[in-house]
Amino acid sequence: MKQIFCIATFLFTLNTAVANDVSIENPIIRLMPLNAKMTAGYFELSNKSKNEEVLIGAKSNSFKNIEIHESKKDGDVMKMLRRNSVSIKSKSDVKFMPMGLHLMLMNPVKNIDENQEIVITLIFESGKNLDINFLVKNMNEMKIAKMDMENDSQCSDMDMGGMKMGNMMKNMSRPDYAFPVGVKGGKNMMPKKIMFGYKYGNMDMGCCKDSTSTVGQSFIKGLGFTMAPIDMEMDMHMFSAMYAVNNKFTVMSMLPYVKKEMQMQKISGMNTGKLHNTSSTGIGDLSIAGLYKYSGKSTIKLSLSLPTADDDEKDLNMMGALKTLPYPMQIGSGTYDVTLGYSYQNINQDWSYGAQLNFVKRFDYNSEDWKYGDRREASLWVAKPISNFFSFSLGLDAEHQDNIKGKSSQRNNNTPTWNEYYHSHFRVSANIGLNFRLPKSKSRIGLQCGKPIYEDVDGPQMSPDFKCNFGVSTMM
Ligand SMILES: [Cu+2]
Repeated sequence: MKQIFCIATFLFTLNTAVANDVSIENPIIRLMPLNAKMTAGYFELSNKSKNEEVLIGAKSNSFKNIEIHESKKDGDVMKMLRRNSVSIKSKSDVKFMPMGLHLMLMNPVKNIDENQEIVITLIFESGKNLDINFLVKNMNEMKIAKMDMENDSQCSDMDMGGMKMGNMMKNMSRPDYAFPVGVKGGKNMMPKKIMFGYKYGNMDMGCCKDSTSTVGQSFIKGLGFTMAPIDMEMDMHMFSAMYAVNNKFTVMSMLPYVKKEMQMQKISGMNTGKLHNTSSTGIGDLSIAGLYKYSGKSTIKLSLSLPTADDDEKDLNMMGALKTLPYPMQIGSGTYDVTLGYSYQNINQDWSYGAQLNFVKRFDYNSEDWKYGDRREASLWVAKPISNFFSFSLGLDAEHQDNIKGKSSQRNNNTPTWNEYYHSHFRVSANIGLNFRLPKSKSRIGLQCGKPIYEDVDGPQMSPDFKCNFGVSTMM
């Protein structure tokens, strides 16, 4: 009997600390995503004594810094104010809870796991120090006092620019927080974070389209060409690095490695029917970009593409002579190109949607006296998490590309790919994608594939059969 009593007492003291006249109940720490720099501690404090008690601070070996905060509503925005002390009148209780008083636990010494116990010492003006065992809880799963995460706003200001951090942290751990991998945007990150990414893109194109219809070799021959493209495949390996300078501004750089292969066929004259393959490979144009967080949901991007790649790729022609390859086979634009981008994402409780716009403007002409046309792109998507780690997306892309401006001195009239007026197109593609967030890490994997569903082109020009993107990224 005595033993049972002892166990009962022991269990009781796990959640309740009684020190003379002050008792603490339900001490919990909110579980935060891995590597989060802040979290909050909650408890109920009762002062049973005849004197007022004043809490003046807290300390712990597990956090570099602890402050007493109070969240207050200022209009529509929740603000956190630092409190130097909290007084608890005689025979009264004070609750430290979400959207109210809390211990702001900053810079954890190491990662915190669910159900871990962490000792925090509460310091009182009277000289009393209470060592309290706090339990780390995933508060999303707790239904106490209707702690609605949607409205919760622990840490709403500080360096977060008015963002609802509790909510944001939850969103950041969602698999659909990352854009579908084929979307070219990019978003701001937590300050001082670095992200490395690798993306592989593959596009397979067939021949050919004109206006909204498919055209064959007889059409191309009828225009006087002697060669027709049959198939083109593009592989792109894109390496990227991002660094968040502060909570508003992120810098980014991207360098692609590109491989293009084209199969052509002789369609008239000597050697009719003969196939010929050409290819070009190399480091593409380096781009550097700045991302500016316009609001919690939208980002503006300005990027500059530098002509680091070769714009005069050559390969052997059918006669065995080394010749400059047509426009679509070049690796770089040879021009300084500026892209203005805008992205928007809204994350709801169990789904999300987003949009991304890009305007590509090309300045000047390259050393070969031509430039690719300007380009406008739009992407729309909806995404739904199917677990904590996987999300599924459906999207539409639209691209509007202008014709080539200027003329290469190396051009010929044998093939439509060398004709400057057969490059403009408007194309809408449908995409399907999967995002995966690796458990217990800051890494993500994405896969997205798409296919054109509407095309209106100045042709004959090649058109994609499908395109796929695969990407991995990791944050540190
Ligand atoms: Cu706080």
